[in-house]
Amino acid sequence: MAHAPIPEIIDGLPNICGWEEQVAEVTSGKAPVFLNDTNLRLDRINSCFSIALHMQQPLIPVGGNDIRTADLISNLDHMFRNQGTGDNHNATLPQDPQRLGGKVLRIDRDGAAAPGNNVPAGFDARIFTYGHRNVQGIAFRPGTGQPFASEHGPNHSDEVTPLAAGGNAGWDPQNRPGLTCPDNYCGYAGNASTMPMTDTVRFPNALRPSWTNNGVSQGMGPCTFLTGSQWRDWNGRLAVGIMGANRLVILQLDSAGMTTSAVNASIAAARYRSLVQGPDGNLYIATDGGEIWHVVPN
Ligand SMILES: [Ca+2]
Repeated sequence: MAHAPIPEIIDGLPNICGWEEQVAEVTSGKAPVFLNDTNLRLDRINSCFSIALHMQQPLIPVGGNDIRTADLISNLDHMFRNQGTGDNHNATLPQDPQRLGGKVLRIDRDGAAAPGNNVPAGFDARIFTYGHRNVQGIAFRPGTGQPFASEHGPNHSDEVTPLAAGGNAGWDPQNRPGLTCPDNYCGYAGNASTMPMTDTVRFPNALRPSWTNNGVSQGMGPCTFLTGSQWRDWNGRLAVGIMGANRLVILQLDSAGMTTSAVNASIAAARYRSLVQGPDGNLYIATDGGEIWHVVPN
């Protein structure tokens, strides 16, 4: 299959869009596609930088003198070798006292630690809570100001969790006996008992979840509290978007923040990506479909 080269520069500007039909033609074909031979002297290049897809990835040739055949060190290289994995498998991160992955941070406008984060000695002072897996939303409860986090479970147990300064949310996917853990990452190797989202055996004082999506993982997304008398019974309840299940769940909480009831809102199905109550008291929803919905209670 022959394809005409696409110009690199048009009107003095890089040609970075507007060739969707040609791209679709190439990517829909089954035949291999080869670039033209380069006029660069590859045998004289010792190192190079390549821009692949839309992410900048340095490619460092190793293990050979010919750049065309040398092994490469790069994030893309790792991706190529580990296709099908959607997780970074960094098992030590959530409980690491210094690195910021798997944490909720609380900082001031200069990026410094806000006072009162109350983490244990040896922790980065910017950390507010740690031991998270994948927080997608944070909302503050009206009246108390307590933050609530919503996060993805692995193969089970999405979680909504009331947060407290210095708290451990209890996720620790490090290697453990009884599980077969590829890359020493146990995050997907067990179940709610053997690889819990909140490990109260390892961490007896872990922050307890308010709700676990009935023990299933469906891509829990954003959350926000509904406030105002226009919401009637739902005034003060927490709305949570469940992306994989295309539903919006309304949680009723007790004074400790534990869920006492969960109902699905009567609303069109979508992947709810962001939930914000506007100054008009109504709910604004951004969907993965590229729409903003203005939801008025009735
Ligand atoms: Ca947890």
